[in-house]
Amino acid sequence: MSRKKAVKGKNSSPTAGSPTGKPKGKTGKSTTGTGSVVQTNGMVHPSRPPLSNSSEFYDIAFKVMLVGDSGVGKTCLLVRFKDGAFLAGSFISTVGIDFRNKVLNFDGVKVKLQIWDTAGQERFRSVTHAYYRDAHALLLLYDVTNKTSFDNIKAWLTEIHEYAQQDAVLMLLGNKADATQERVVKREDGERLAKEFGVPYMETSAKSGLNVELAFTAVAKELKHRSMKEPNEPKFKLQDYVNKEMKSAGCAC
Ligand SMILES: Nc1nc2c(ncn2[C@@H]2O[C@H](COP(=O)(O)OP(=O)(O)OP(=O)(O)O)[C@@H](O)[C@H]2O)c(=O)[nH]1
Ligand SMILES: [Mg+2]
Repeated sequence: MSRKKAVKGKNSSPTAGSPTGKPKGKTGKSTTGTGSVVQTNGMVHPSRPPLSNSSEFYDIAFKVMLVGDSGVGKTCLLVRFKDGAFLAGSFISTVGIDFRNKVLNFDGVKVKLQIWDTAGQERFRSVTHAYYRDAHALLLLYDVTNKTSFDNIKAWLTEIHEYAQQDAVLMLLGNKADATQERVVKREDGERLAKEFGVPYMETSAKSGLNVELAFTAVAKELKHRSMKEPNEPKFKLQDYVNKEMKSAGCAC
């Protein structure tokens, strides 16, 4: 299935957001792969780079958004995925919104993910709302050591349903699974909530790296499948894929 979306904003290119509208092997001139926010008069105005704005070769491109309460580990999850490192030490809360690019290769098809790391703090909510419509996928995080972040998931889902595209891929992640001593949200509770809302789910750890690659890979595969699927090809089942991959990795999580 081809997903065509108009990406709004003055920096958008005509092909941005349209995976199939992108010439194969195109390479752009600009960015380092790290986005930034511009602050004027105390207001945060994030730059909105087009999907095609990249120095890397790719075939199709998608926007993925990380959302969830402040402190759940969105930035750490992205840094772990992009750089394979964990941001230990003092917690630096994201201001406004930021992005990083990563290109994955599935059977010779280069899939570029432009991953938007949003600020979980309430005061930036109106800024992040503007980005939901462009997102092809959303990773919604809570922190297994923070009950409030789990309780807020329903409110986040309401927000997603209000602002995001109806067919956007959505996955719920219970992060900080490494913190066994501090855990207050059981895995079964996460599973139950995900089931209630019909959303794929798994636990992750930006610290240990548990399932981080898998979370992004699963979403990228789903998006690629939708965009390149042959008419008779069966649907990609994200939760089944994730379960299978976790099983084959011998994951007891
Ligand atoms: N134990 C553990 N700590 C983590 C993990 N992920 C993040 N943290 C810690 O949690 C704190 C918050 O992480 P961030 O990634 O900055 O949180 P965030 O969701 O981006 O927060 P905002 O930018 O305010 O929305 C930091 O002190 C991290 O070191 C994890 O998987 N395990
Ligand atoms: Mg952050």
